[in-house]
Amino acid sequence: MKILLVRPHPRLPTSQWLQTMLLLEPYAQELIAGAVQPPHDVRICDLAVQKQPLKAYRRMLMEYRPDLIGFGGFSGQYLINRELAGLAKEILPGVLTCLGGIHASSYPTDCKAPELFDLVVRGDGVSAIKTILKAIDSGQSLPETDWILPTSSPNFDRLAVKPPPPLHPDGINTRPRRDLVDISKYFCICYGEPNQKLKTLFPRIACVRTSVGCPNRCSFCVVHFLANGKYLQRDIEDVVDEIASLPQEYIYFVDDETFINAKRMWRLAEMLIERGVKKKYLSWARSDTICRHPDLFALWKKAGLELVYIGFESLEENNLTEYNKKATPSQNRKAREILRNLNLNIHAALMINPDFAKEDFEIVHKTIEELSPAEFAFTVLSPPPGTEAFAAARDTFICEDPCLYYDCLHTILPTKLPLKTFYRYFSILYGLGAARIPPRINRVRVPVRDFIKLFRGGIKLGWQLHRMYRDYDRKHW
Ligand code: B12
Ligand code: SF4
Repeated sequence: MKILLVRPHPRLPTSQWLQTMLLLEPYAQELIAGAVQPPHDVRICDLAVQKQPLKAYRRMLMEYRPDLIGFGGFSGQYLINRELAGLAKEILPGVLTCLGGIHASSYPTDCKAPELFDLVVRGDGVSAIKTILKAIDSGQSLPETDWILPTSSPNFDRLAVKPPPPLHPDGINTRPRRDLVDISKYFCICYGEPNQKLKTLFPRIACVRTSVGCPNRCSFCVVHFLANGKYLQRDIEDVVDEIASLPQEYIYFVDDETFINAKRMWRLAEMLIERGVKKKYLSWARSDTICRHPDLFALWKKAGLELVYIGFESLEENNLTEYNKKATPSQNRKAREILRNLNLNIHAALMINPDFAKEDFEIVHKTIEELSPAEFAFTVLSPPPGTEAFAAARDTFICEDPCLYYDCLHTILPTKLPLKTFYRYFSILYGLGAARIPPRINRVRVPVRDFIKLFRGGIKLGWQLHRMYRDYDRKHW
């Protein structure tokens, strides 16, 4: 059987922009491909790297003529996945199509489209592909469980509303098939250390997953809904072997939350140092974890940690309580100080509530001052598709299909300020943040072409955000 795994291109201009600054490998597709054994054949079609994605996709369909196509992606990409599946059914009428990934996992009822997708998969695609191929190989009908849902089944609606299935350990113990993609296409943005001269701001990068899930329950996040508070951890010997085998210098940990188990992360850093693995790492970490284990981050600095993504969300107690962040403003401040003292760069994620008035935006201006230098990202509080919070907010959504706008930059809830004003203030935040990124403050020297790319990218994003209100019906402006 010939299997094609498709990563769709981004649909929303904001996600297209993000991709010019940071583009990671199609790790989910590589992992799923890692589970496909001969005589089956597998290929990956990464449309995110294509200048003309639809043309490239058509050509792939005509030349490879797959028997099974797997689509995956974010909620904001669901519409594109529908288009791609429609094209596949038109060109290859007998093809079996399967939709997985974050949107299918969290909101399967939204994905019931039997004319486009034969199967909807919730959760780990590695276990799913193994189960599907086993059924096909033994001549059985397609599996039907609470995580592999045939869309034509009369049981679909009943199974799709069940709570998400438990995490499957297969996905975490599989090695990705990086040989199926052109690894030279994937890069991140990294800022170096004070006074350093960088060869590039956009080095090549690989993804590595060391865990899945998260025991925390932040109100805006879908992870605890999907993982039900569970945290699966991969054998660290295997993580070290994988990292040591990679040609890329930079590694992005695509865990939901990497530093939950401090003892394990301590051992992982020690093992990387003992083995002489010289890489640079980017990872998410919570501020309370950093405050509890400053020595762990000092050790990771030695192991090569370079950029830490922190969901600070806010420096205001009331906001952190509302988001159920379980971290305090003083922990946020302390975590920033610990990382700065270690010369670690910070990506500061701050949450903007649609309820914000002008004064709240002004408070965020002060927060930017306090947390700088950092790479700042501001997201608009939006209930994740498929969750109870999303269902509860249904009557208030200001866009017809909120999932299509789910990039955490488009609000899906009504704003207190008129939309036009809200986005004017929102785009100002990005402008203020851009003036406080680490290379400027740290006096890092970067190649002129990279600086121009960054500068032009910043102007483009600012303009997109400023005009974002136009994506909504005029009555909301
Ligand atoms: C790393 C990461 C990124 C990376 C990209 C990762 C990548 N490889 O391309 C970057 C930083 C670029 C990114 C960007 C964004 N992200 Co992000 N990201 C994450 C994070 C931290 C980990 C995701 C990951 O790679 N996991 C590892 C892979 C292997 O897991 P996976 O993709 O889920 O795949 C497994 C299953 O889903 C399934 N599967 C996947 N595909 C398929 C296909 C088939 C056929 C099958 C059967 C199964 C299957 O099997 C896989 C293996 O087990 C998560 C979670 C978190 N804690 O925040 C958020 C998360 C996925 N991101 C999110 C969002 C909102 C975004 C942005 C929109 C944010 C923004 N404001 O710009 C953008 C969108 C970019 C785009 N292209 O459209 C949301 C998605 C919510 C949603 N419903 O869509 C999450 C869940 C964050 C959250 N807490 O809400 N992100
Ligand atoms: S700590 Fe991160 S992954 Fe865990 S629930 Fe909160 S936002 Fe989600």
